[in-house]
Amino acid sequence: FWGISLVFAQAGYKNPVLRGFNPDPSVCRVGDDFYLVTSSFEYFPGLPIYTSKDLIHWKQIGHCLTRESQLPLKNAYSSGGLFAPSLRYKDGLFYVICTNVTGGGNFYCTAKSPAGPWSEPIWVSIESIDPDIFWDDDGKTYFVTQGNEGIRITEIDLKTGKVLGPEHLVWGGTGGRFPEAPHVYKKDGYYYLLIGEGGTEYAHSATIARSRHLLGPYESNPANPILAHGNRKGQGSPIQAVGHADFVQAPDGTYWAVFLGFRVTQPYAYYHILGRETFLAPVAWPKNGWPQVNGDGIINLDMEVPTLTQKPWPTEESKVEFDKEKLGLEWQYLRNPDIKNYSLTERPGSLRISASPFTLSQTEAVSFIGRRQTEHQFTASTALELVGAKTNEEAGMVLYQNNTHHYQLALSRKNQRYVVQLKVKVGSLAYVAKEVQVPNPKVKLKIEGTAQQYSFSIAGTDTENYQALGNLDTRYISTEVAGGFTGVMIGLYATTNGNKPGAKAYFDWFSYQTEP
Ligand code: 6LW
Repeated sequence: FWGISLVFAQAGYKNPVLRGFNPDPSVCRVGDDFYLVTSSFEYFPGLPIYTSKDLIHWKQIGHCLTRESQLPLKNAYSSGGLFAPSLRYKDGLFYVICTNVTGGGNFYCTAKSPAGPWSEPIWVSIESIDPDIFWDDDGKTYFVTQGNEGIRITEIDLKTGKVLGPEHLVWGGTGGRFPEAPHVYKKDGYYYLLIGEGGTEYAHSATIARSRHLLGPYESNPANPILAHGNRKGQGSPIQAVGHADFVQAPDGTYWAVFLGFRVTQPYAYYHILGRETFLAPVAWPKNGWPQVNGDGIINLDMEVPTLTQKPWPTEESKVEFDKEKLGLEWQYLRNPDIKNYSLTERPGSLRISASPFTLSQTEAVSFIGRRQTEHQFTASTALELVGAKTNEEAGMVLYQNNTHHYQLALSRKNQRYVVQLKVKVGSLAYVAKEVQVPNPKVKLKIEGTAQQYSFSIAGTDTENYQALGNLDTRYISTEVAGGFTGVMIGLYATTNGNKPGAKAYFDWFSYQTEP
């Protein structure tokens, strides 16, 4: 009996393991602790770092790039900034290797603790995306990276990032477009080169090759791809676009893959709004044999497999009272924030956001904080007071996919009156879907989501009696419509819409509840 219950306790988990916009995961282990990083594009701080004991339950412990000197994002277009990172550990130091596509190219940073602080970037003058570092047994350091023709490996100096030799084109993949996301592992005397192919959309995949020599020639696994849903078995799955994987070995010797994929709003209906998320699957990797991801490379939301001993973290509060010294790690700014536009102390227990002239449609340091939408089903609400606003100035809550695709629930001044507007921006289509007058500049805003629809409502700050303003389709701010690499963020913002600064928004609390 005891044995049976132990097996049950350790069997199964739910995918994705990091929900909402968390693409391009890379993982490493030190002792009993796993660490994971995902990409973050135009958001600041950059590259969230998570930890776990079981690969299933992850807790964010910091960000790699917390200073503007490390992460210049000025005028980074939506989905510019930081592309796919790698996370590695060597001789007492953690390494994050990444690309700022709109601010300096390839670099790596080091830290003694993965929670930070991280060093200033060491820049590497190789033009590409998706870099990794591989340390060979000969003591040399190699930069492993994407290239249009295939994966390239180049010796570098670890201290300075200086390129020490020629670039070697080692493998073009199996013929899918965009061979990228390379990671090298040494096992049983082979160098295994794991890559992503097919582009980070519905044809995405992970493929693998191996060689007795780091610089090749590489032999492709006859069973490639080892992970893909762009096939008959995957066509009706609620999970699509799996690929871009990284392997890690647990203390018990088992191998695991973390990788990206996305949950579509409905099987066979090809829209996704939550961005690319981080998934987990077991890897069988026999001695001298090829690795198999969950058997045939097909992944489920409910994974009925043996796991490591599960160690969940305490659940987070769903209501943020803004009564702490700092914002929680879930909050992100857009580009390099003007930090004086934000205060948690000016009105204790409230977040003050000073309106900037920039609007959400610009690729600027908009006055905004946002957190990921992590489930299709959610309720987000906040209490807002707008102070010192002139006509046309506003603050509110936004579902932000990018600067050209978002839905705003805005409290706005109109001459002597205040109104709440439900505003739609879908590329060149922009309109006010609904406008209602409110008696004063204090209002509660609420957004409820399902896979298909967002519903918007408002209430006075002293009542729970919400008035519905309307529904909008989720698909128009999906990645399929909006483009790019991110997912929907639920944001709080303030803007003077081009006027001089002066208006301030006070958010008393923010609540976010989900149903999986
Ligand atoms: C990333 C590339 C990709 O650098 O999308 O999944 C790019 N594939 O590997 C941005 O996430």
